[in-house]
Amino acid sequence: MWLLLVLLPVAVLPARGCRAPEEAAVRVLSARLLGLAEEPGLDADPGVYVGLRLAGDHDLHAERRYLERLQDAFQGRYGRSLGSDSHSSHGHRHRDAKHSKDTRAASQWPETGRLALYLLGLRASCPPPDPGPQRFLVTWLKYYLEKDWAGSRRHGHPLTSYYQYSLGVLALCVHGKRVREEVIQRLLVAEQHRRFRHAGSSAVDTEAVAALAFACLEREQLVRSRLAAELRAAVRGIRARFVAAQSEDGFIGNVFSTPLAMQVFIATDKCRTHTAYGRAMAALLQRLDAFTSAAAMAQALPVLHGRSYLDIASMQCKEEPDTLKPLAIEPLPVGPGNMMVRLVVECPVAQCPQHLLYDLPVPVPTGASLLDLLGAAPAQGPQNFTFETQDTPQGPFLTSVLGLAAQPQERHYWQLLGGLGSSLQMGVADYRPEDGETVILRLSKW
Ligand code: B12
Repeated sequence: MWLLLVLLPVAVLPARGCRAPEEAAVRVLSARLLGLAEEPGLDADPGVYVGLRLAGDHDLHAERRYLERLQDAFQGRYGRSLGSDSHSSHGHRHRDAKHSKDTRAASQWPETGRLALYLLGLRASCPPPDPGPQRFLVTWLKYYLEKDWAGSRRHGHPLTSYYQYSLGVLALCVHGKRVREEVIQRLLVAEQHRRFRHAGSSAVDTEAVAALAFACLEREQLVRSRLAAELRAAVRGIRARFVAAQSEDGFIGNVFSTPLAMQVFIATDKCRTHTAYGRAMAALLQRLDAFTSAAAMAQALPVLHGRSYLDIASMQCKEEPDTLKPLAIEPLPVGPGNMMVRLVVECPVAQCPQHLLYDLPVPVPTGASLLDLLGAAPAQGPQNFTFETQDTPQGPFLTSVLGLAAQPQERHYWQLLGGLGSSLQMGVADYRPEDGETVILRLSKW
């Protein structure tokens, strides 16, 4: 009986391979992502473009417009050599604002992940062979990988994260670019020592992207045979851990890391043979409604079409169905009726004035989001409840509470937790607390 239950979801996968069987639901997700991509006011995000390109249906005109927006944002900044950047930032005293922003790139925090996703997106658009501007992008990305690593030598982790570092290695590989063996070794050693996990989250997302980078390097034969064997062993190990970690309901990590984990099975040609893949696909199809932010949708779409980021390396962009129409997302209903949620703010790090900063019940309409709740939180004593968010492709990211801004350089962030202390799996805009629940905002280190 137990065996039957385990095998049942696999049965819903048709013989045609690694794609999702429910085409209508998948098309709706594509259409929703396109709708979000066209929303005015949101910055273009390279991850969203990659998701649109790896889907089955397209609106080629809208995708071209989106790529132009990305090019506006990236080419100005990275479309010139590193040398010319530092030269101009020292050489000219009077610069316009945009130029000044562009030329600050070299001295700023590395943008490893965004630049990597942009390079992946660019290759997924099948550009005419014009190595000029792309060469600069590749040089910038190699520079960021080094800059990221300088942080690692000092703090024991890349300045951005292993997730972004892995994306960087992956993007260079998809472009067929060799990197110094040491750059790959750093990631391999981190993986072998299980350094990807950080407080408040599982390591699955990062392990998956690192495995994709390793699989790519091996497939594209960009490393010597001894290193290739080590990378192959690392990918095998990660895949085995994913199988072991798969929950009874089919997810690997959580619902949002499952698509990235599934890409590893596709990239290593194991999606047809491993039952874990079929179970994960069945589980994912049950929870497509959880994918509400553009970034999350863009991460889910490739696997629903049986594709991984490695497929970008061989994309031809021919005979793509130009049939997709954007779909707006209906806002979820709020109310009628009210509920009460307890809001707690904790500040357990050294910079805090005291540990418990806020603890009050907040009345809000039933179905309100955590963001609505923060907006409705009353003053405690003389102090008003204040908070700030920053827009990201995942939605609004909580950056500051009661005047205390989390310092990203110190790896501090405002963590969202349930009353029992478990980390929430959604951001402030998506999480909808229930009546009587407690939500904790805690300044944490990751
Ligand atoms: C690294 C990481 C973090 C780091 C980011 C800091 C840093 N310097 O890298 C830290 C630890 C701070 C973090 C925090 C959180 N994260 Co996080 N994070 C990731 C991870 C592993 C990689 C993100 C990344 O670098 N992408 C590449 C860059 C190029 O893309 P980007 O869009 O520019 O990335 C930035 C934003 O995404 C932002 N960010 C990171 N996480 C989250 C979560 C939310 C909800 C928002 C709005 C923004 C955001 O920080 C990134 C780096 O600047 C992803 C995994 C994934 N599958 O995407 C999870 C992921 C995005 N996080 C997730 C979650 C749930 C959270 C938290 C809500 C956890 C919590 N309970 O507190 C908090 C956010 C709370 C808040 N203050 O609003 C979920 C989002 C799920 C969803 N519903 O969409 C993911 C998908 C993990 C998962 N599998 O569940 N995260």
